[in-house]
Amino acid sequence: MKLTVRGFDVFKKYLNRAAQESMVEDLRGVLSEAPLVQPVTPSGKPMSVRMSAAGSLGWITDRTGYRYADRHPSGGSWPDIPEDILSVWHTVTGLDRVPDCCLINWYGEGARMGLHQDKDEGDFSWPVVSISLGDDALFRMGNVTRGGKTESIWLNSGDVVVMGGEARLAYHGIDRVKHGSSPLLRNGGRINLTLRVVSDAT
Ligand code: MD6
Ligand code: FE
Repeated sequence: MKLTVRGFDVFKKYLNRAAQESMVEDLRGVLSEAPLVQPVTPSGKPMSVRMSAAGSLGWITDRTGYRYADRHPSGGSWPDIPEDILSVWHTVTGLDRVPDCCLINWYGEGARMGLHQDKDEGDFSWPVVSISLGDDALFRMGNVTRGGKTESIWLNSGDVVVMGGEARLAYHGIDRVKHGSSPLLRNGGRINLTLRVVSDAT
């Protein structure tokens, strides 16, 4: 089922349980090579999510700023983006272009993500695709400028969101996660994957 909320295309239950499980298995492999880290914003505040990435570039933040980087903070290169994840990107966007980055955000109990824009990429005509796995999360969508009305929906495990067109630069965030609401991840929690084209160069 697809719905559109404020320009965000939301594909409810896009992945069935078996597809979710095999994606989580693939992600365990990725995370064994590129472990989750707790990022620190340039202001010195630790973020509540833990982060890693796959692909040619990962998004990182530390005291010196935030940026796309071709290596994990520990120095290793990022693992390849698993095929089943790439296949979601190609199917929902209809694009041949492969994304440069699959950002992996892990939400434990109490983690959230403040309202933000995704604007560190070179070309905003490419969409951003997000995949939710595990616990339910309250996703808030706003406007291309800060403030104004917002609208929230619950994202459940297996849901896919495409942020393109006018919504590409809209503010959005995760207000809260219902800890333990999904049995997918052994110890609870939520994984969100965002797939992005970072630069137009090939
Ligand atoms: C999340 N998602 O769902 C946070 N960004 O945990 C995002 O920040 C996001 O869902 C760009 C496009 C879609 C998203
Ligand atoms: Fe985002």
